[in-house]
Amino acid sequence: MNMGNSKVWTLVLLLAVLAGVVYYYMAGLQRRSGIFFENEDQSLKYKQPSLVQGRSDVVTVTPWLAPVVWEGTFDPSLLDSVYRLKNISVAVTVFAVGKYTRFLPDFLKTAEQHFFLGFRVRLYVFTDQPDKVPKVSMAKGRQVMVRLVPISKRWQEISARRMELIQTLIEAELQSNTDYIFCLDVDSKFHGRWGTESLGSLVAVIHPGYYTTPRTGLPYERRPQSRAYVAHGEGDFYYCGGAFGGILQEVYLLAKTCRTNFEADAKDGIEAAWQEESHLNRFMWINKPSKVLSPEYLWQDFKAITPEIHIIRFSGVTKNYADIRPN
Ligand code: UD2
Repeated sequence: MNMGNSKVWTLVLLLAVLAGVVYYYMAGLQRRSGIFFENEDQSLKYKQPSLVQGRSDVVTVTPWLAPVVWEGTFDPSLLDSVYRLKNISVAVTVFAVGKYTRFLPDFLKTAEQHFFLGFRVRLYVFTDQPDKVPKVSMAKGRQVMVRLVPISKRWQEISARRMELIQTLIEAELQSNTDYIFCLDVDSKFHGRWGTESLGSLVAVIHPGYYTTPRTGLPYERRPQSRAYVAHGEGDFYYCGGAFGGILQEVYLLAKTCRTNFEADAKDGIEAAWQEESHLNRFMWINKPSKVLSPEYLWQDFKAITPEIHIIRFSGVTKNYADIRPN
């Protein structure tokens, strides 16, 4: 080999090393920015979407074009891969005051089995008895946070005061570390997946007891003196007080509005038929939810399953009100 040839080979070698360094640097940049030029993520391999096949036994979009989420209308792995890139963080509020602490073990244990698996989750437990919050083993990135609240003599107040405490929690603690929040009843258990398909700006759950009831039969607050008033001939669906959520900004507005209206009603000596649930229904009628969750997302254990329910994801346990409420 003469000197001329060895210079050429050295140059080729250097260029090859340089090309390798540039390739790895670019690949790292793509990964960090979340931009993928190739389908490196195998979870993006999913069934082809169809425009002519799908659930036809239920309505899957509202008249204001919000999706209604039912089993069979979404691809969980596709949705998870979209939100995994965003590294989202979800907060949950749950209240266990007085005898309702007895529901915490099952609620927390089943949340860890079914709620946003693989995502960052903080469960805020509001209670008057922090020592009754069970220690539940949680996966990495998931934790239980306990907040002390006073007990009240009336269950109606405990239930309704949740709006004030959700408002304060968002103001004081969540703004810098949370993307989405869900507010749930504690006397419930998860039985199936509740995940990224439920995310939206403002999310409401249709009450399992009233999803086939004509408007006139929906238990809205019907007295015009109340700020929760919904007139006959008005309203969309009847939504649960036991599960709602969305982005912080929207849930903040919901909680603040319901709290303010509930307190103004109280000054006028009126309490809406179903406390904060009535105010929530009024709010959702005026500020339409951007995503609606079917009754799969809050069933009731005592209810017989109907043909359109293919899975129960979250369900209220059957309880003896006289035994557990303070009044
Ligand atoms: C419905 C709603 C509930 C609320 C209530 C208003 C559903 C499934 N439930 O349920 O969200 O709107 O009507 O009347 O939509 N709590 C305590 N300690 C108490 C009483 C209540 O911690 O002594 C908390 C607890 O988190 C409970 C929640 O308040 O899950 C709602 O109270 P409830 O379950 O007794 O209300 P209920 O069954 O009438």
